Amino acid sequence: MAVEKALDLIAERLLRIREESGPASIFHYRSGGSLGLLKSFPDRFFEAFGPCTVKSGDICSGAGEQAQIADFGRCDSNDLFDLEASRHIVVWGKNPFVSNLHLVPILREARERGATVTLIDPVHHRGASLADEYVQPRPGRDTDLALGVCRELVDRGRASFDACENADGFRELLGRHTVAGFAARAEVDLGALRRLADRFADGPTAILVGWGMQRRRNGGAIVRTLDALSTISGNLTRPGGGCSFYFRRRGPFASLSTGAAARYVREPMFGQDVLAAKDPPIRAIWVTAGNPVAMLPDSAQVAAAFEQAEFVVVADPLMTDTASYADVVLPVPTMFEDDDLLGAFGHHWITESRRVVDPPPDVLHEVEWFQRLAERVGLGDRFAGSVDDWKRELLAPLAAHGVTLESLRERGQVRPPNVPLRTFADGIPTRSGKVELLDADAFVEPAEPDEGFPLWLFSNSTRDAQASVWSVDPGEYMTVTVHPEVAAAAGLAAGERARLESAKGSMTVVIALDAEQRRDVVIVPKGGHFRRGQSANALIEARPTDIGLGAAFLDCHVRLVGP
Ligand SMILES: Nc1nc2c(c(=O)[nH]1)N[C@H]1C(S)=C(S)[C@@H](COP(=O)(O)OP(=O)(O)OC[C@H]3O[C@@H](n4cnc5c(=O)[nH]c(N)nc54)[C@H](O)[C@@H]3O)O[C@H]1N2
Ligand SMILES: Nc1nc2c(c(=O)[nH]1)N[C@H]1C(S)=C(S)[C@@H](COP(=O)(O)OP(=O)(O)OC[C@H]3O[C@@H](n4cnc5c(=O)[nH]c(N)nc54)[C@H](O)[C@@H]3O)O[C@H]1N2
Ligand SMILES: [Mo]
Repeated sequence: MAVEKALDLIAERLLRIREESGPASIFHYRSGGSLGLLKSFPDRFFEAFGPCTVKSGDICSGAGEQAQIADFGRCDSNDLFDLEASRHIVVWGKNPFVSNLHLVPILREARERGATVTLIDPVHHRGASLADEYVQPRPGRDTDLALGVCRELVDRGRASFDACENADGFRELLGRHTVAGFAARAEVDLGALRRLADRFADGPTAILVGWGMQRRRNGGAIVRTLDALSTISGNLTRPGGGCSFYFRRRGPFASLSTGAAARYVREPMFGQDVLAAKDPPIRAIWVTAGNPVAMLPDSAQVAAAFEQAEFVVVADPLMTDTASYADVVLPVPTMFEDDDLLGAFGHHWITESRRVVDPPPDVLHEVEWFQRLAERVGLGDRFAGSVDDWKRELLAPLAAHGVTLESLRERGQVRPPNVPLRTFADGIPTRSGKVELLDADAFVEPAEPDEGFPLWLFSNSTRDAQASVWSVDPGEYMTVTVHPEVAAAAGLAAGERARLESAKGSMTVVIALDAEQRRDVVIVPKGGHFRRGQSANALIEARPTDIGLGAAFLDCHVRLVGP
């Protein structure tokens, strides 16, 4: 009954808004959720119903992907097992125990057979225990570290520009500082920089590129300097080398939509763009598999965008910050109740997710919600079919390689046979067939702290949550971790309350101490709850990355003061 009523109301409102203001006045915002492929079923609906307004850019991996597409023509990763051939593995800005668990056994095995592991991260975490050497640079200064290593290799005569375009533009960047100058800018010992150069010269050396550092204003430039280091040191295409950032998890599947849109809202500028939209304004917002109020920068402005919309639908298994702004919340299955296909975040295998428990009554699969809605708005026949039928449609490109729904189900997981072990085994897919090195003109300098806000705010993944999902209630206030000297300078001790302030806002927090951290960082959990005053994004300004329309979440500067 509730289901029918909700769908009648939604159909009536969407039809009316489309009739009065056109489909561009309806904004469908979809994020990842469980990353199931059928989460894109709603895209197909809003394309057929409109096309409506959708997001552009990608606050998760946009800058890094665009960087590698610019350099290599494609963004994908070498197979994890290619690391068995590595002499050195550089884990550049990743937290294996929290967000890259699949790497832990691989890094351990690598060290057992004598390969070295280096971790480069301004934040000290348990990943350092997996590494032979831990380097703790100034935030966002990986460009200087990478350029310093490149220059050291050039000075030693151990670099080659044969496989590159734009060698001159890149050499101009290398000429801006001496090796010692680059090390000083990165706040890394010259000795540590040279040892890194030794490893790149001694390869095969693989770079595993983390995602945190590309969520900066110079995020694209950072990844491009790493790409250049891998390339000119001769490691990019050799077995055991590579510069791996993203696994094309949707790559093997068919797409359920063409990507047609009436217009775009830039994801990192969600609040601003929705509020500014005119001719027509955004009148309705539909959210699928995301919690933008908690997870996008400048949460207050995102919340204001929802407040001004006259009709909001949120499809989510949980009553999130965003769902609290909805006129209608459509309950969908949790991961344990879901039925879908999955690509992976950190390797090339694909799998099927099957329900382990049935969802409660009135909790409908996304496919079913949209089929019933489609019937009500005159699109029924284009969305008919069982969940398995739609899975078959998604798997169609793999049929030629012998992968069917039945074989996937039987085997549990499959590595699509058309994905190579090494991404560039068949050459570099740029127009020139060479790597396009970063040009001095496209280089973006790292951000500097704002006047009066000397500390970098890191909002990193934690073991307790997937973004805002399963956030364990951290108590009344969010905990911030700082070096003891940072707390002492503000007259604060462990367990005490303090104010965490940025140019954007402030919140009450509780102090935790960690003497392994730099003296210019504050670490808080990624995710959390905006309405409870526990979301980093309340403090973070909405600013795009240099390329790829990512969000510069981590170029947020703060100060800590007494309560
Ligand atoms: N448990 C858990 N797992 C997750 C997630 C989660 O929220 N919780 N999120 C999932 C999602 S959506 C994604 S996209 C991935 C994210 O994957 P990652 O972004 O790789 O995840 P993080 O653990 O946040 O690790 C980022 C690391 O980058 C470091 N870093 C930040 N700035 C810099 C810098 O300037 N230089 C260098 N060298 N390092 C820097 C941070 O200190 C941190 O240790 O993880 C996924 N897995
Ligand atoms: N400060 C700061 N902010 C960040 C980041 C950071 O590092 N720091 N990281 C950014 C990154 S990498 C990402 S990817 C984003 C993540 O941003 P979001 O994707 O918005 O974050 P989640 O909290 O994972 O929200 C996903 C929602 O989808 C719901 N969901 C799960 N399964 C399904 C389903 O089958 N169907 C539907 N309809 N809903 C479902 C979940 O209950 C949850 O509410 O956050 C970004 N925000
Ligand atoms: Mo993400």
